[in-house]
Amino acid sequence: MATPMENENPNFARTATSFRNFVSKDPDSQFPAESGRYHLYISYACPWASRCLAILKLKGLDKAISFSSVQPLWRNTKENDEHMGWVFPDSDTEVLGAERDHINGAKSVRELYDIASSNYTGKYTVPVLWDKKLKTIVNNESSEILRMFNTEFNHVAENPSLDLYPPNLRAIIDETNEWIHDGINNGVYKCGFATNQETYDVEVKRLYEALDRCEDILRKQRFLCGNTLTESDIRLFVTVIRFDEAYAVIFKCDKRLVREYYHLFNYTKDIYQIAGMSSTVKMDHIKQNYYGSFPSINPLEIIAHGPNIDYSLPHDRHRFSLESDYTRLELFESASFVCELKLIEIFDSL
Ligand SMILES: N[C@@H](CCC(=O)N[C@@H](CS)C(=O)NCC(=O)O)C(=O)O
Repeated sequence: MATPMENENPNFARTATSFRNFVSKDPDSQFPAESGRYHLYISYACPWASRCLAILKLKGLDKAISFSSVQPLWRNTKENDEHMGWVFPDSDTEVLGAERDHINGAKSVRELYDIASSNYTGKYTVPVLWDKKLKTIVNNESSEILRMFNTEFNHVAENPSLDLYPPNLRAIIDETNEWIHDGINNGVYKCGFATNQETYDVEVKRLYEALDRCEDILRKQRFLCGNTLTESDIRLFVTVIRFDEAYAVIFKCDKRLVREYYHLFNYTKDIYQIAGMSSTVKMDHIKQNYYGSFPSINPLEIIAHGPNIDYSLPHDRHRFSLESDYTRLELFESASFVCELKLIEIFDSL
């Protein structure tokens, strides 16, 4: 069961994830990658769950793996019990984007864990990858769900050739994931839940060193590990897309906003505009959850108004050469951007 994880900040310790089985393309495995068999439970508010949904969308697995979101506000998960957590709405129309649990009829994510294990004592987290056939949780660790979606379902994926963890980039992806996780993905939480000034100061410093490092990398190349989109980009994206709208205020990450980083901001728009990605971002769920579910840091649950950034506005990232099998349209756009730059150079020299 869940054990405390090593963490330098004792005020914010994550717990290890408990269900760690793997779906495999091997048809004889315990959890074979069959179309229609698995369901991904998410919250649109949660970055860890959203990164799984993002890979599901990018790989074109919508028809093979069903998914649904809980409602954004934490509620009591059981009568006469203090525990607050993810719950499903009572109807499909009550909360836009959230659905009743059509698979198990559960009222809360906690109930799913109870169905899967009678002696579970850990947290009731999303994402949950559910096996409809064996009626159990396969895995609740997003970093592993990402990998399964990337490689194991290719025979039923609409975009099987997309590899977000290609063998030639694995070393750099692993290294990048590590500092992005510590400094940024988890870093914002460590700032937000710091309970004294010293801890907060240390965590903010670490966060901004990592963001500055991203800006330096993205000045020179389109994505974190080169000019190919990888898993590391999706892992960074889910945090930077929430940054200005939620973390800057609720977690006191206001030293510099993402939209004040020229390259990082353009990069965020670039990724948001990849087909399928914008559907994984529901800012109303994000804001309601972060401002409304953590009474220790926002007891009055008032939701900050701004800044309502439009991530669909143009960006400048097409100027980088593309190594990946991106669409012809993108190649064309990138070529026309280079032409524009050449024309500007010519006019400037006249
Ligand atoms: N290790 C997990 C962490 C997931 C996680 O922390 N999810 C949060 C939401 S953002 C959650 O469900 N928390 C519920 C709780 O703490 O009770 C993963 O990456 O999959």
